[in-house]
Amino acid sequence: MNLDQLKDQFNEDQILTDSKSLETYGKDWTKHFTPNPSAILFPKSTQQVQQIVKWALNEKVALVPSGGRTGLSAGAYALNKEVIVSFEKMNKIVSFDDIEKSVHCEAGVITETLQNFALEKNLYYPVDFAARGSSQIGGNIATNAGGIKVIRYGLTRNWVKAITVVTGTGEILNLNNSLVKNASGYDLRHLFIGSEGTLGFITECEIQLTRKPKNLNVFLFAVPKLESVMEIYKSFSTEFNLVAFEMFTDVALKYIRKQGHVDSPLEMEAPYYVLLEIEDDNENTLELAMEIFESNVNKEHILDGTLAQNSQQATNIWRLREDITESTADFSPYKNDVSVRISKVPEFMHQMDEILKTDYPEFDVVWFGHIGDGNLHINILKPKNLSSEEFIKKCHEVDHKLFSMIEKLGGSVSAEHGVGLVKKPYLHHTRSQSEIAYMKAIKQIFDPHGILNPGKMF
Ligand code: 2HG
Ligand code: ZN
Repeated sequence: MNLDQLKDQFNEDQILTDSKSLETYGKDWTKHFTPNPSAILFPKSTQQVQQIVKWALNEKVALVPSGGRTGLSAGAYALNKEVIVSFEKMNKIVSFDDIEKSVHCEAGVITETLQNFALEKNLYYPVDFAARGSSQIGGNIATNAGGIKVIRYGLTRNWVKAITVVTGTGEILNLNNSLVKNASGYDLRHLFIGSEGTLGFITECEIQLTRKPKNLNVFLFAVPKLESVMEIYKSFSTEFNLVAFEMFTDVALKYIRKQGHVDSPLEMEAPYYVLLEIEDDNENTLELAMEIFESNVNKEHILDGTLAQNSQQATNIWRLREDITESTADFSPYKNDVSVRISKVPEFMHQMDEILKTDYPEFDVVWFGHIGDGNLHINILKPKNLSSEEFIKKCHEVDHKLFSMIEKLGGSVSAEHGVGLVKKPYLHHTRSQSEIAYMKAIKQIFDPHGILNPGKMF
């Protein structure tokens, strides 16, 4: 591989090959893999990304895209001497359209920067998750990121008006020109959204913003049993467009407490907790919410509950849910991120509870998730006395059971974290053989030489 050819067009600070950088940029938040890239390139424009792809074609080198590296499916790992393309230096908000209320961004804009930009314009970018301070919009689009407000605002896909991509042949495609109505054939934009860098690298995008929600009410409930979680969901979602409906268990709370940043404001302990967020958009909102709360208390679906009285209390309640990933990170968690259609959630939670109890009796299992989206996160924590190999082996054994159950329920082996390397062996539980064959054929069209994020997804 000859990097010299790039040295004419790229400054010194746009090419790194030192071992510390290779270690940092060669991976994402996923554990259990060893990064092994050969260089990191930092393009500053779409044209430079194009130059890199053309160079890679010439050199027969594979490329791995790198955003905020907060992914949890190893989609941004370089294992085999690939060259990393980092979007860190493409971090400008290029323009704002105040008629359409949309923003033109380079791919490396941090999600939280975009959220704050929207707030400055008295608007809102509603895709939100705990990694907001590091993740980049390009990576969010490449993985169709979800998060905590999907129940109300949908996934990243819903907010992408246009994208610019560089394909595996080094072609630049401008997809959809920010049109609302465009019935002129296949919408290729949506093919690239969620394609995990396997079809092309997203370099720029136009993102739709929306109205800022009025005051958000954040409730926390202590819940005695799984059935009650769904009963609470049913009762509140009948009356409100919920902004969030999240669940976590007492085990998750145990790790949050160990971390020591926040504690539950509730007096009672319970096996399950529900975090509910609703917008205070009319004068009866709170009264109605309290009525539904009381009725759930009377039916013993809620043992204890609280409503945040100010933004600090709301933040603290949210931290009980959002800090789970961070508070368990030191225990080498083995992660699953599965989904079923919402009506199947009760059956799904029960079957999962059974599997977890019978197959992981000796492990601490932290499960939580976006119940309102049918999405559960399962984190198995590695006991200190078990080797990594034994631990992973055991987790893989249970995976087969879990994924067979998911397949029977018509669910997905990855709700929102993506396939990457981690879910690749299990894709067939969610996608039929012919679907996978069509996906491979599409990859062949946009990346005929297989240089874009090879080995990911399938
Ligand atoms: C969340 O919902 C993220 O907090 C991370 O998707 C989930 O760590 C996880 O398993
Ligand atoms: Zn999540």
